[in-house]
Amino acid sequence: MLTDAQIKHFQEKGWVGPIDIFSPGEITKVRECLENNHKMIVEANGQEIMGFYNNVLNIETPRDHHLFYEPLANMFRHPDLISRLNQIAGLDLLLWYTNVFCKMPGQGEIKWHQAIEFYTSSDIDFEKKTLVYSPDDRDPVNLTVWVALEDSDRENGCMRFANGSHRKEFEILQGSIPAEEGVFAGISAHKTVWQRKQEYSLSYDFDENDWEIEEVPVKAGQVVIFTERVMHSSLPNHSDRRRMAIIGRYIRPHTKVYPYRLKGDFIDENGHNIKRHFNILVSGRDRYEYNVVRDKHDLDETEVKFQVTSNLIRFGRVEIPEDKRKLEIYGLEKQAIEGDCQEQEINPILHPRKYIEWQAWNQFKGISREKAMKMYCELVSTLPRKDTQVSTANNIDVARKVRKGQLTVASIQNWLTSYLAELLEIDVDEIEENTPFERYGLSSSEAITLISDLGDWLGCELPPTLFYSYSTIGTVAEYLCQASLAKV
Ligand SMILES: O=C(O)CCC(=O)C(=O)O
Repeated sequence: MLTDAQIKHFQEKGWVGPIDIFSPGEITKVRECLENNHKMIVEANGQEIMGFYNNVLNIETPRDHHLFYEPLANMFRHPDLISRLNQIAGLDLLLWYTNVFCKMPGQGEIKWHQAIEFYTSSDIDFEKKTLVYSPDDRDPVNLTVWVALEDSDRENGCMRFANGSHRKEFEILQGSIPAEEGVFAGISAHKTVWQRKQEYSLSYDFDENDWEIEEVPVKAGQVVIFTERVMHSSLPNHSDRRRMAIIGRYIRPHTKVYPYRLKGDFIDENGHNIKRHFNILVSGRDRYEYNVVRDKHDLDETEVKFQVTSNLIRFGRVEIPEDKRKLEIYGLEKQAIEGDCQEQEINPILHPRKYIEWQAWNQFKGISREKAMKMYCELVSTLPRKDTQVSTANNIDVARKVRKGQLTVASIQNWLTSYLAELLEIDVDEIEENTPFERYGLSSSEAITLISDLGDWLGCELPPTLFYSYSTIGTVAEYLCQASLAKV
């Protein structure tokens, strides 16, 4: 339980911690879960991030992995944690949100912000709020629990709080700073839709010099609890150590979560289609029934197995053979996710590659999604597993070509641009060097074919996981030139 001194600290400063909650074993379970289900990605801005695929929301995101992974849900339902939250926010509590904040060495600060504003007004637009607090609630709650999965200190980017700032209202200065300098620019995994489109950023009428600022080093297993109104930020990671944390957010059941889902708008500020999002009642009762409340996701056993198997392909953990099985994997994945192919037969002379893919999908027409999932899992289970390390482009000829200027970043970019334009049947002007490949809607097998064709063109073997590590045309081209030169 929280002591009187801790409660007073929370009331006066807007946060309390570090508090010992999780044992080393509990922390290891969560960390291993995240480590086993990620891929390293180099973003267009050069930041290397841990990328996670959310198998319930069906999108790559650091958000809400507790919806799929039990160890994470258990962490945020832990009785020793919930009993403390009850002391602060009452008995009836819903967990509505979690987020992995993994700060890799070299990543930047997270700027000053409050949790309340991100969910009441900085949503996809100011009319569609993520959280709508009850009008009768004079003290709305969106309580954050920040859990250290690794030791966090001033060198690797610990949290900072402006003591007492929860008592003041801060004006939001919309668009007053460039999007690339936004609150979360320091950890690029956390961009919102607006930030990704470079359209929008927000800052606050807040000056840290006016406040008593407290840095809060935290050991793995300890937590910090803070209010939705306290101004907080985190320092850059200047160390060579990763700083992984995960947060959970809790509301009272009379707060509406994503109320606009009822009107058919399902995309939140992080770009998630939240039609499968749900809240977990961690204590007390929900007398209001405004929200979708469940203990567990609604995916059945077959779909869970399909998702777990798809992750093996996504994270590059299986060897995909260069034979008809590769097309079968493609076709079954399409059938499992989208059902029967509704596309007109493609002209094989004009678009041979598209025709092959069309055929690969169309051959499964009439097979139920469930059966396609089972066939997909069966097929993938016969493939050998492989080392996930990204190997470098190792053909010495490539390095020679780079040295001689026959192969440049620009020529690799041009090749990739033309290839993608042809594959997607769009104009080359529509392909952008900084847009992640997945945004073009490439399936995993299209990506793998692209990588092997690129390898053929370069004259070297490339890892099928290349795009998981380097996610845009620009970063792939840079990497290939640098990696091949580094080899000679
Ligand atoms: O973990 C961090 O570095 C920042 C966390 C944060 O800003 C938040 O929980 O709102």
